[in-house]
Amino acid sequence: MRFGVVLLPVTMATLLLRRQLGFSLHILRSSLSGCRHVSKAAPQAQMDWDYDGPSMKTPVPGPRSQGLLKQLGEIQNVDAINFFCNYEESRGNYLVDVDGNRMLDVYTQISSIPIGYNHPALHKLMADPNNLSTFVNRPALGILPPGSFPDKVTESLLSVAPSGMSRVQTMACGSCSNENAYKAMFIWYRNKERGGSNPSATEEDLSSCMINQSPGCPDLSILSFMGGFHGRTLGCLATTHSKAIHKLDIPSLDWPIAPFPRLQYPLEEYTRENAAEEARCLEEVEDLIVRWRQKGRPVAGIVVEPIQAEGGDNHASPDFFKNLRNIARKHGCAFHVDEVQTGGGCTGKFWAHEYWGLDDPADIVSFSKKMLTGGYYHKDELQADKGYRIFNTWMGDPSKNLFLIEVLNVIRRENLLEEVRRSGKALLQGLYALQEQYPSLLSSARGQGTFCAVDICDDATRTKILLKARDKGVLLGGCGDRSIRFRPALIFKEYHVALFLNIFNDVLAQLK
Ligand code: PSZ
Repeated sequence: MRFGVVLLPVTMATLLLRRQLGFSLHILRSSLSGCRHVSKAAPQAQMDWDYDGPSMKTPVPGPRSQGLLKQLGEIQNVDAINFFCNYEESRGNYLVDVDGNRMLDVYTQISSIPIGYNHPALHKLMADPNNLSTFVNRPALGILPPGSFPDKVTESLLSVAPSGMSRVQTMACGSCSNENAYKAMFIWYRNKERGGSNPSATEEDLSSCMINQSPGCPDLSILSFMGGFHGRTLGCLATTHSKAIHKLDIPSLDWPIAPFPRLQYPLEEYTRENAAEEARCLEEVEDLIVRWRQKGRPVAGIVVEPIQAEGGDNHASPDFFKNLRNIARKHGCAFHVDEVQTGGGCTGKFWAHEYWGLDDPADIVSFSKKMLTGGYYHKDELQADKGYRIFNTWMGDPSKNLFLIEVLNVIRRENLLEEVRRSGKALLQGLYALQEQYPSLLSSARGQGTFCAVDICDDATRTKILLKARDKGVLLGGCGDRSIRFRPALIFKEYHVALFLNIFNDVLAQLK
């Protein structure tokens, strides 16, 4: 099976642009042979700064990477490092390593590169002298923000605010965003309990909190889901249940953990079975909320990913989330949707929760990764009642907001959400075809937009596939016990899908 690729020649204007930016690019002139599935080329002006395909010179990690591993190993633990990168030479969908290997990146720094490497629009932003001071001077945003900050937040984050939310708190990373979102939910809950919009804490509250005791440090909880991932800081880790290695040896909190639906794929073929599974999980959620209240540790908030990512790309239906949202409302719990991995367009909508079709989808939506800055949107009532209650030194980074404005411009100008839906459809169709061809290796292909995954027969085979794909110049990631996930940038076009599927097919053929 071949998945064909067709590209167009380069225009003069884009050649000029390349020269200005000093790019040395390889131009694709030929197409792969034996077309079974032919993709339409992207408008050339959008993508000709991309490379034409993978190019492998050494095994990975190559000799230079190995030397650097040894050097850094003297300073830090390097067990998780795959190889060292040459970010100067990386372009578009291709990551180049220090040994000159050029790989099609279908994993994008754990799903965090929105519009590819070295996008010309971002270089242009960096080159503008008006932006220099924003890059050079990193402020303590919570106390001394730049004058341009309100405008820049409005132009960037607020322009894509989820339905019903006009407030946003910036933060640094995903964990930091969730950690502070949890605090906002607890503060909101306690103020609700005290009554009134400006309730004051008692002397006893103030003294007991200093020694980690109630009532100042109340026995409240956050309900999370088995298989969920919300970060590795202490509070977030109590709600993370994807892998034991993340949690081992770290003290945690006795908070309720509900089962997340384990659905059968393709979803359309198992609607009855999947609905029963979702109903079972929702019943358990309600039961846990009641039990934890009886235990004297009420659930202040529920946190959930629209698609459980680290936990294995586990999907649930819009109905599941609608019901979950209603359960939260019924029991007075805040509803926190963690879009750190799903947000920013990769599912084919800007936010994955848009697929639920709700006007009031959440009380809090956290983000990071493709949004470049971390943070969370929230309902008005989830705003902490005093300054310094939700606070840290940086509270984000204004330069990331500048980049985000440009990323959003590119997404709009190049219609990237539509492109993601198109590429995602081609990717999922291709995965369906491959799973039919290799039923002993692949199963349960699933996805929304290009946020796709497929199960592999076992973990050892998954590792083999990931390594063989890398040897052939394709970077992929694992998730869950035995899944491979696809997390390309938003500029991953249909012809990249075809290129990828052909290489993936070759890898699978070698294993069959
Ligand atoms: O192994 C790790 O620590 C990984 S691998 C992928 C992630 C973390 N994702 C981060 C993440 C996420 O996917 C969701 C849904 N919520 C929160 C986080 C935490 O974000 P960071 O890593 O920025 O703290």
